[in-house]
Amino acid sequence: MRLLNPQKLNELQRNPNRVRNICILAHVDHGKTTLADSLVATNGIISPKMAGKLRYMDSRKDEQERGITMKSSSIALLHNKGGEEYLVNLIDSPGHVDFASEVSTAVRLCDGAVVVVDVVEGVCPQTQAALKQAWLENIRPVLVLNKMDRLILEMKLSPLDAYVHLTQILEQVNAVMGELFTSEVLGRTVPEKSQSQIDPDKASSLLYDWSAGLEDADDSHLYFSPDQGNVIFASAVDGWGFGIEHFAKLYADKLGVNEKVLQKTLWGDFYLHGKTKRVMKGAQEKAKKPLFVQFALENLWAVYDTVVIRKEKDKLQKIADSLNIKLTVRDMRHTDGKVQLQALCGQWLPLAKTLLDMVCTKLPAPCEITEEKAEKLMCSATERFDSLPSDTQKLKSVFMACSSDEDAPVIVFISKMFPMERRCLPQYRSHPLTAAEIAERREKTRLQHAQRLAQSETPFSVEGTHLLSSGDQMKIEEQKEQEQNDADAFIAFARVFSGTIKKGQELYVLGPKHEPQSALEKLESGEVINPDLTLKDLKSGQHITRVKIDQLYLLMGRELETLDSVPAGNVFGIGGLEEHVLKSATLSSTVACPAFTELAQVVVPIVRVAVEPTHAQDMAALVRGLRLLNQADACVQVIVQETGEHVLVTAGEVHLQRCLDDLRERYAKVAINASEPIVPFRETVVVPPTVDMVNEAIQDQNTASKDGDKENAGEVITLSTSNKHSTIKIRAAPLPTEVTSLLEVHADLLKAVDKHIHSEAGQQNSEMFEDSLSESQMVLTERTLKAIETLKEKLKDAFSSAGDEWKCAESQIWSVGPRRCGPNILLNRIPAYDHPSVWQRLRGSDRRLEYDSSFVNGFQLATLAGPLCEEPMMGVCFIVEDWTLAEETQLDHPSSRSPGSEHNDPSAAAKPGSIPGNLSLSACQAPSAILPESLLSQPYGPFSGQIMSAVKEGCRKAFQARPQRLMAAMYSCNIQVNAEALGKMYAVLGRRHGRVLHGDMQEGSSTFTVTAVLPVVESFEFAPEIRKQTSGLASPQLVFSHWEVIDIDPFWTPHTEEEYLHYGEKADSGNRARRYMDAVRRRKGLAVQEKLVEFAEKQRTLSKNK
Ligand SMILES: Nc1nc2c(ncn2[C@@H]2O[C@H](COP(=O)(O)OP(=O)(O)OP(=O)(O)O)[C@@H](O)[C@H]2O)c(=O)[nH]1
Ligand SMILES: [Mg+2]
Repeated sequence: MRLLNPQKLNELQRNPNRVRNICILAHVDHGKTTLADSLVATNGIISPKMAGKLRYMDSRKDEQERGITMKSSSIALLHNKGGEEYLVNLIDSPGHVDFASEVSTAVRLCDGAVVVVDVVEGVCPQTQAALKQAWLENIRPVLVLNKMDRLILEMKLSPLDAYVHLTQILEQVNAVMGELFTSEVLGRTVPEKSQSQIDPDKASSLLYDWSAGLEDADDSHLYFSPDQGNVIFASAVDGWGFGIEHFAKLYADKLGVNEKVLQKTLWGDFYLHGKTKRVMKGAQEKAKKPLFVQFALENLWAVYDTVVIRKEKDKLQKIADSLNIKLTVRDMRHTDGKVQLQALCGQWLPLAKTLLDMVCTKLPAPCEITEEKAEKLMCSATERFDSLPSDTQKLKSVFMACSSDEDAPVIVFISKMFPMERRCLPQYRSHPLTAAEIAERREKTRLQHAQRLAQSETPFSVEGTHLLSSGDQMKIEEQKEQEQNDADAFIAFARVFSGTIKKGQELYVLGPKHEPQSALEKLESGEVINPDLTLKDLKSGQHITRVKIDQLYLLMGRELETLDSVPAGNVFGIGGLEEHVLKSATLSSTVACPAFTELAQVVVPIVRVAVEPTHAQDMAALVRGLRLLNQADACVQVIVQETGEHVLVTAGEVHLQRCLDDLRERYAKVAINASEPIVPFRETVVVPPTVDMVNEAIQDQNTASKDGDKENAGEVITLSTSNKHSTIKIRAAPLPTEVTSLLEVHADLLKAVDKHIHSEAGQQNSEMFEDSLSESQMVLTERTLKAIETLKEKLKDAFSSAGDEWKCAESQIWSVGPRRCGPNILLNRIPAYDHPSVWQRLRGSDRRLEYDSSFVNGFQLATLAGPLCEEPMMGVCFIVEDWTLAEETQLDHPSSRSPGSEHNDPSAAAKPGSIPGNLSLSACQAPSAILPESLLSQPYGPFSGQIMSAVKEGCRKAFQARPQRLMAAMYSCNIQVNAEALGKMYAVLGRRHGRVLHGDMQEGSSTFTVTAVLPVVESFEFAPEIRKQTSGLASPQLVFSHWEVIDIDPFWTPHTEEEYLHYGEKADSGNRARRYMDAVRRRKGLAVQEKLVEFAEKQRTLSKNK
């Protein structure tokens, strides 16, 4: 029977001290869902016998089939801890890296996390990621060391070896926690709050905590240790689990030792002195059994040995009696030892009770939200909390109060929208009809019947059409209703942080980009938010709609229950927000409430496919389906390209498969063709290689030209604008790798710099610069400003260590691109052009400054699509050697141009396709104050546009003048593989151009953990192939890691004799880079140099000879 009834629920929800919002986090397959089963079984939702087999939280069909969780879902559970009742909102999350964004959505709504670690596999990449996410969101974790049974049955360790193994695993987990803590402490060299809230004494005590280290009592929340009561040893599949307090309690009486002493010594290097019966230190040194081995593990091993391995039934009864456990006759008779074991251990060491007790004591209640967390939720890390409007700052206390009073402002965060079949919603579920409903139905049927009769009497009408009787109409209506019931409803996955949300209440829906400052100003100026507006009516700059709350739900795993109101501190669902929320949003009764900070995105969506309906008439359904999919999945991106192609961007292969299945079966319900996965590349230039493809040193003409070109700097390209008024000299060079990676890592910072320093307002009006600079310093946190300084320092170091050529380069950075935050640099080496670097604002009276933004835009366009295959550039530096403007530029003098010049102008002819686009772009950006009207009507278009296309063309040519290379996205891949399968795994990796970085043997087992890198483009079907090759012994996890240069010239043809010998005349076998490049070009409809028919005569001769 279900324990949770509406009345009790209501009572518990109102008392935030008795609520716990927790999620289960772990690496894939470490047993989260199995563990959740045990907890769900305690509430009578599933039978305890089925716990661990059912995987109740995996409600999707494909989740059950593939055995992995793909979404996070919540269930409300009741727990009675020593007479006190608690409401536990438990969220099960996926462990597969492709669904990492689902973990972010879960973690945001929780106060605590249960981190599960498989004791055989140990800490895996996703365990680290989970711990990091918990850390970043300031939620407290507890640890479950799961799959203990594998130590006994699979690895066949002795209790002592198992103990040593467990200590190592625990050390691994604590090492991750320590690392997180250190990086945080180091990152906080200037404690942010020290200026505003915390006095210096307190700040130093923060650091003191750290130096105090492990022994300090305050660190208890940081490290996991069984004696602190935050670690449980468990086997989720067998349904048992214990913390050391269980055995401490048990043996305190038996041994006559104080329970508290036992609690402290049961884990660690302590043993029991045989004669004195006293607990002593130094078990290892004296070769004694640690207490944990003697009292906990040996007992457990004995039970497994008797029940599962030797199957001694008579002894089973004895054990049960000694433990005071009653086994049913059915269990006793069962032939499967595992069933008996589960029955026995389930009562002896009940997993769910132990875990929920720990959750209720060790994890914080919603009302214990810390000041730090509240600030983090309200304000992004790069901005200062005190830069928020004062009304908004006041809300911090509201967060911390977690009050559900009538007058408390309502603040609700929606972390995702998830689909639910409409007919599964409680309001559509069948329920016993009331008398009134029965009467109504009877009346309806009677009417229908009467109409049908009347119809059959009317003579046949020629028109026929108006004969569509009301009976038919009813049928149509019914059909419509049916269709609607089949369609999915979207439920918002939400948590109330303050106030009480009620049915019928009107609230503001604040989009993720909402800013309280501007919204408050708008409201003050008398603007009202039209309650009829929905998401699609919003114009740019508008982020607020209003909604009347219609449906509130209690989330119960696969089911929902309706609620009338939800008080602060609870996780719940909201229906009917499809039109108002895309993926996440904040609901509030006041617009002063800021949009919650963005969820941390841990995976980079990298795999894209183009989709189209199999039958063209289904296009509308596909578009609708894509919209729904986009709403339902936090990680997926749907892009409509200029070509009209619909592109899906997903995190990985498994995620892609799920998205396509969903689209076909759920959202679009039409047949779809998906293209081959599209993998992005980057384009770059390199220093001229010194060896050729067969590793012979390159001599002759190359080296000669290198000597001539003294800096080895690539050709300087000189280009003029179409009207010859401006000339640009530019060359390309590969950036030092360190600089590229600095730019890549700090993309967010560069974006912030761009946003606040080069804001559009600033560019339009040079007088405003000074003011807004100080303003931006107000907005950016100390920490961000400091980070900018550090980045500058680091860039300086990186440049200076890269050689004389890069001297002072950091102060010459004109712009970074593409999108003003990318890994390419535009360097200003123009003599006497005093342009401040990217870190400062434009200032000065140089005429060229007026066209500065066009110049930069040209560079942005060039870096966005390189000449190899129109993919973005990476690690390229464009050095502008000179830029001149002719005097007459400002004169409105069309006659000063020679009429025929367009024909012999190289830049106008070079890329005709791209110019119109540029012009339209520049037309809106051109500083119209400087450009006389008539210039716009000149044959070459606005001057700023000409500069832009000249720069773009110049960059492309300079790029082409260097040795060009493609860069491939690389996955880092972590494979756990058995020793026997190691060779086969290497073969698979080798075939796919992967590289093994290192392989470690796991202690005490024959499993290797191999870390390798693998090009994303070669990764498709990798997981299934490796599983097949190694008979399922290896299971890889692929995560995007970095970009790597493919060291083959895509345009390479054999030159030397050795090369001919090695690669043949055509050399079409070896050139991987060319293959990739041509594939991309073909996909994009660009020209591909390829001969389809070679030696046609020969073919003819062949056939003649036959
Ligand atoms: N031997 C053993 N197997 C277990 C235990 N717990 C779970 N398993 C098995 O491990 C496999 C994965 O379990 P799940 O609960 O689906 O793992 P999960 O962590 O939810 O996986 P994802 O949700 O896909 O990340 C299943 O086959 C379980 O039967 C355990 O304590 N002992
Ligand atoms: Mg799972």
